[in-house]
Amino acid sequence: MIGLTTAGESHGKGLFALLEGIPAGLELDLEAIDALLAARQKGYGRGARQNIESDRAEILSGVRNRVTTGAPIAVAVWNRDFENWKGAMAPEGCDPSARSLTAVRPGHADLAGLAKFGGTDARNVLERASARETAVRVAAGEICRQYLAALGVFVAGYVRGAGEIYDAREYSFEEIGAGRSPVLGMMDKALEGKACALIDGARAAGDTLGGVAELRVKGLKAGFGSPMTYREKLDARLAMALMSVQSVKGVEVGLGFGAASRRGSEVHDEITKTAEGFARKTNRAGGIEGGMSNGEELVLRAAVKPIPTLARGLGTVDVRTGEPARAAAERSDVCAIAAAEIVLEGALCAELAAAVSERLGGDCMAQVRERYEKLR
Ligand code: EPS
Repeated sequence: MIGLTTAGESHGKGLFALLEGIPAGLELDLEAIDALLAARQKGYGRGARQNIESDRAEILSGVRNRVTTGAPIAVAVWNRDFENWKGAMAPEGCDPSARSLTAVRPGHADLAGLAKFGGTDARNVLERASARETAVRVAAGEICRQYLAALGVFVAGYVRGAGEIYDAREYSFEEIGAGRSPVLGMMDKALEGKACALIDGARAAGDTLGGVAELRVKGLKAGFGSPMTYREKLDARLAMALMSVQSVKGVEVGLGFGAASRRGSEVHDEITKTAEGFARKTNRAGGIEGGMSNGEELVLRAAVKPIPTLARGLGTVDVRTGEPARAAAERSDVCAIAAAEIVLEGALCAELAAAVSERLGGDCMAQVRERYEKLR
């Protein structure tokens, strides 16, 4: 069964993923992993840290000559910035007080983390809570995407908007694959221009912006996930995966919150008989009914809050002195929605691959493919 764990700190030596359960015989496109890592670093609204890093995935185990062996796959993404931080971060010995953070940032993990782990320096918890961790999730998620693609299951996504700019148009899976802009990940160039102008304004004001990403899955057959136990429900699992991405505050499947204010006749997808089997006239359910895939495209959206590190610093308290303070303003992105969308795809791929592997099992890809093809 496929399962993913990550480790690593934002300014530590690097980020690490342990990906278990990928069957033997999956030929990996390693260049695609690095291309995605590069794409995650770009996107309008990113901060100065991205000028330091140049992320690449180093596969340490589980792959020989670009083909998976069935063994656990270990992936490393090294932090270049560690050179500048080793005096405060080195596991072998350092001065932790050199980079303490006590003016805790509203919206970040700082204060809740101190309540949980103790002390007055939020450095340890923020280093792990940081969205830097997402680099290695993108790398491992891309391996999972390649596992899914080998079965004919494809994942795509785009940015619906940033701040109050929102693209309400619906796009087909094929349009998304071809039309996602590298600037902010949006589909509509005019709206993207407006969103970028909004980001410029937020930067000038020392403020930050969030956004909405939409994710789609095409080619997934019916019956993945299960209503038999609540933990197995596919929508519940995918929502957990998306909510686990830093700064995500809301997830929708299909109509999502929009379903609550409509009548049943405007929400449920009527069923028809076709030569191949059954079809639905619409896909308001977002491809999941009863916690199972129903054979339609999966449609999910995630709402990403504005980054909690503001250049102008929100009002807070210095936990060491107890005095009012301006929140610490480490270097920060102004808007990371373009990166978040890529990360969300990776998180989705990892969880979906896990759900698929739990149903199909299989030691080698030939066996997994055969089992998938046999499904209705
Ligand atoms: C982050 C703070 C910033 C971001 C970081 C996430 O890091 P730094 O303090 O080093 O400038 O750049 O994101 C990344 C490094 C990344 O690669 O996405 C945070 O506190 O969450």
